[in-house]
Amino acid sequence: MKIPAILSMLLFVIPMWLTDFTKDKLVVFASLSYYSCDFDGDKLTDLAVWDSNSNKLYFQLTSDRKFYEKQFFDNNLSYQPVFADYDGDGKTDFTFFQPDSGEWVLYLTSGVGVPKKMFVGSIGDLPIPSNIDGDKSYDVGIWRPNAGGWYLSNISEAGGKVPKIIYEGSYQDSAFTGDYDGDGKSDLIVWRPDDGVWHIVKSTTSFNFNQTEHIQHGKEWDIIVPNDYDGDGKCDLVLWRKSNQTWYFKYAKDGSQNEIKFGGVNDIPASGDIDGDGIPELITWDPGVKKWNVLNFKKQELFSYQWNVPGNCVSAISVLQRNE
Ligand SMILES: [Ca+2]
Ligand SMILES: [Ca+2]
Ligand SMILES: [Ca+2]
Ligand SMILES: [Ca+2]
Repeated sequence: MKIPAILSMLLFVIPMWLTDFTKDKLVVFASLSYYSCDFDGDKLTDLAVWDSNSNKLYFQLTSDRKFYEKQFFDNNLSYQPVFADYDGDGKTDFTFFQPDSGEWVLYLTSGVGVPKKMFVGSIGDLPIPSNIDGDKSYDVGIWRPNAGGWYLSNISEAGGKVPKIIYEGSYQDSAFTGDYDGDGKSDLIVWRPDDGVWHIVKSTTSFNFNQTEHIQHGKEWDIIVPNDYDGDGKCDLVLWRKSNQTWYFKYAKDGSQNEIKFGGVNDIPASGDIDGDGIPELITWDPGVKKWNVLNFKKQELFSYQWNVPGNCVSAISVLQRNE
């Protein structure tokens, strides 16, 4: 009899689906540290964690080695960090997205302390910095999962910024922008967990969907951690697999691959240049024991830093796409 076997399989499968849909625990699926986190502009990554319960940022600057604690919002709404350099002065701007209203709040380092506010996106949208025109600064933008659409900003012929809509991706994808072809302009990239395929709509094809590049790399439940890990100006396709704590690299320059085992099973992966040689280090944050782990894989050096912060803090890298 085959039926009991099928029934037991169903019983086994159903609870997994339920955990997936209840979204009652933190599931990170995209850790976008590619846009860098350098508040003081010395080209060294400043580590930071965000407490979404209190809307507080805890960070350490590399220029003075001091720790800072900064309260951003007094209301009970929850905000997500979308850190990048939006005014082009080389310093990362404290920027936040309110997911229920689509409000962006930008504390530009070139500004006078008064935040710039705007509404781009609405409920269900994912905030993603992009630079599709290749100037010095990132622009605010969103990816709308249920429409598979990007709502971006571009330079018009007159020189001003104009909205641009490009369709790419489907509902379950992890989406981000990164310069994969190395022309200085963001390419639009989605990674599909079902089959592990990255779909890349490139700036060098004028975002022509018919010339999308498709690359299989990774499998379901991996977390994407894209960055330029060899310093050639091209964003490499990289994933971290929680089950074996292994980083899987696929380099943009020639498609070659590499693997590095690093991090703990409860960690959240990230990347950032800690020593200033232009190559990002592998970084993980353990929210349970509140500890950073850093691997400089070029120098084969390992560091860890314990922080005295509230227990529910998560790494405040540019964008952490997640379900809770
Ligand atoms: Ca810094
Ligand atoms: Ca800035
Ligand atoms: Ca590009
Ligand atoms: Ca480095």
